[in-house]
Amino acid sequence: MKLSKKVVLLGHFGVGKTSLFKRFIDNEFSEEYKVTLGVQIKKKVVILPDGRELSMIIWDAEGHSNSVEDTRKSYLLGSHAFIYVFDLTREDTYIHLNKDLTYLKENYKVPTKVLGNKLDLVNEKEMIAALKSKDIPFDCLTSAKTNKNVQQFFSDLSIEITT
Ligand SMILES: Nc1nc2c(ncn2[C@@H]2O[C@H](COP(=O)(O)OP(=O)(O)OP(=O)(O)O)[C@@H](O)[C@H]2O)c(=O)[nH]1
Ligand SMILES: [Mg+2]
Repeated sequence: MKLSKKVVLLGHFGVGKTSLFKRFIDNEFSEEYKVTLGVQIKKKVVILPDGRELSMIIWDAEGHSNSVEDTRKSYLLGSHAFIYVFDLTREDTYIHLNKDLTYLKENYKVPTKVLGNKLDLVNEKEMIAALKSKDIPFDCLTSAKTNKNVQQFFSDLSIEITT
């Protein structure tokens, strides 16, 4: 039986959703910012540790400017996991994170993984301390630019959604 899972990248404008998508799927990165309008969808086949093949169908959604509630419902429906991306250099992209996470949890019964992106632009230790002091939860800190933690994150996620 073919294993297939839908995963949606969510978050504010410009946090790096498309960059993470491109880094994971094609191992490419561009400094140029091209706003996503609507959604782009691509498939990546991942080999799980037990040898099974997983087709990850990744939806790279357009960013929101205020609340994740503004994201089109049709993007979120039928998803097996959400990846909520925020920008470590822009507090406005994570200040309402807990509210957004509560909204997703109450309306969709799937896990949400939280990624703080653009790790290459901040001091990791100081950033972790700052996020903790502001009560901002996160699962992973990444850099789409340097590829730090990106492959590992998707690999862990693929295991989590198939076990
Ligand atoms: N330094 C650095 N820049 C990054 C990183 N990830 C993305 N960027 C830059 O941030 C800008 C926005 O990246 P996108 O991937 O287009 O952001 P997005 O979340 O898809 O934006 P929307 O589609 O508008 O919602 C681009 O100029 C990227 O080059 C990163 O890890 N480090
Ligand atoms: Mg985008």
